[in-house]
Amino acid sequence: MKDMTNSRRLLIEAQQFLPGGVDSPVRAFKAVGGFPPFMVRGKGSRLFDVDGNEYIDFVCSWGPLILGHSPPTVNAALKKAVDNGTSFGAATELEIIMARLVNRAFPSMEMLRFVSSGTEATMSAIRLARAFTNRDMILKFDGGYHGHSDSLLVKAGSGVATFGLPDSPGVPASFARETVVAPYNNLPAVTAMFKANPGRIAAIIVEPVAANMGVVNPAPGFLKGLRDITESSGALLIFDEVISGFRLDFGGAQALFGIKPDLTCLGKIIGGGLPVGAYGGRRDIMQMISPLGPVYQAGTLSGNPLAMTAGIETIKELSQSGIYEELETKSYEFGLKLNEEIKKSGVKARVNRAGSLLTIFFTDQPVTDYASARKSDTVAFAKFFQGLLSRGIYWPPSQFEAAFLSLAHTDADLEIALKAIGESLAVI
Ligand code: HOZ
Repeated sequence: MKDMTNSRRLLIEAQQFLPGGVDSPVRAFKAVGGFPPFMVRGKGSRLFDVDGNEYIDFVCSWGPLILGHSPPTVNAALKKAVDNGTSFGAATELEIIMARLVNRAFPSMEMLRFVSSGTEATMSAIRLARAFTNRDMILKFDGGYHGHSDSLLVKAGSGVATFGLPDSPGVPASFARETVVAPYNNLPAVTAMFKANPGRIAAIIVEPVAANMGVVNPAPGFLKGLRDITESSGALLIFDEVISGFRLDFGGAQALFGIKPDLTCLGKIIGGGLPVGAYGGRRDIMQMISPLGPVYQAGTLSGNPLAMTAGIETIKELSQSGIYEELETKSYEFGLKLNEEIKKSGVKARVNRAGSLLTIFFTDQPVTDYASARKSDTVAFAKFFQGLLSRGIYWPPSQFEAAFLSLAHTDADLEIALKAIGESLAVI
């Protein structure tokens, strides 16, 4: 066991002011027991806590840190940018530079708008889709998580799945009624919902690779099927690429699978570790956004110069040739070795991987949707998690999240992690 005296003290203090002592539920470790280390520093693949413990980090701030912690180029640019001022609430050239970079990687985003989080991006995209189609209903997938706005907090993944919550109190039933939910990877169910609600569904919103019920890959033809259904019914297809954008490929899942959505939501990596989100897509749709059109959406910190700076530097690094091949090779080999460790241990578990995203589900059945993800043994996961933490591996504290590899993880880091994983599996 690690000495966590200072973290324990800080958690008790934090709990006086912050619900659960945290600002985002999964961080409280409720699903895995124990208490969370309070972090003070990150460098490369490593995190350091207030008790001086060091961890190899597989959370990577839940996705943004594809370059690892404190990448020198991003940090240097940020230090310079700070001296120019931290927020103007006015237009800057940085937003144009950033928009160009995003558009080059995601040509489907002909126009875009920067916001301050992924939640804001999806919430705004939904509003826009409703306005454009003049329809109210939204179709999402069971276990899909698109941030915590009312319309999307229905049968959601991530923390909602972690705590096994039914739909959240505070979401009016009348709002929730406008959201219909289908099982992921189930095209007949989607077709049936469109049949049952003719001319009423404004959009399908989907994580093209699900990463908030743990990682679940789209079945062959699933995304193409969604594209066909939306096209033939006059609904829009919204790809939530907040996690997959700039991670699975420079052009996200849409480049990888060759599907062009009408609208795309981004966040995480495009902020290089600072708060940011973006939504964008077809020009004719985006022209409905105020001040060009009537759909209102605004934000004091939207296009914030520090966030734009971190995003620009991050995307520039990612645009170097060979980067995604390097990340894929590393992740592929790590995935193979994980499977070997699982086999050696005899534990019923399996790895779902999509590029540098992966989840170890504690079940021997394939995980293809939220119902199969839920069959995972969360008690075994909690033991596994605690085994890792005590061995200096910071893994996502929930069965229903993705673990993230970064370009900063070295072969030596991954060997250390595999040893810890083997030992942690052995005690289940
Ligand atoms: N909902 C986030 C992961 N999918 C968690 C964010 C956080 O706790 O920082």
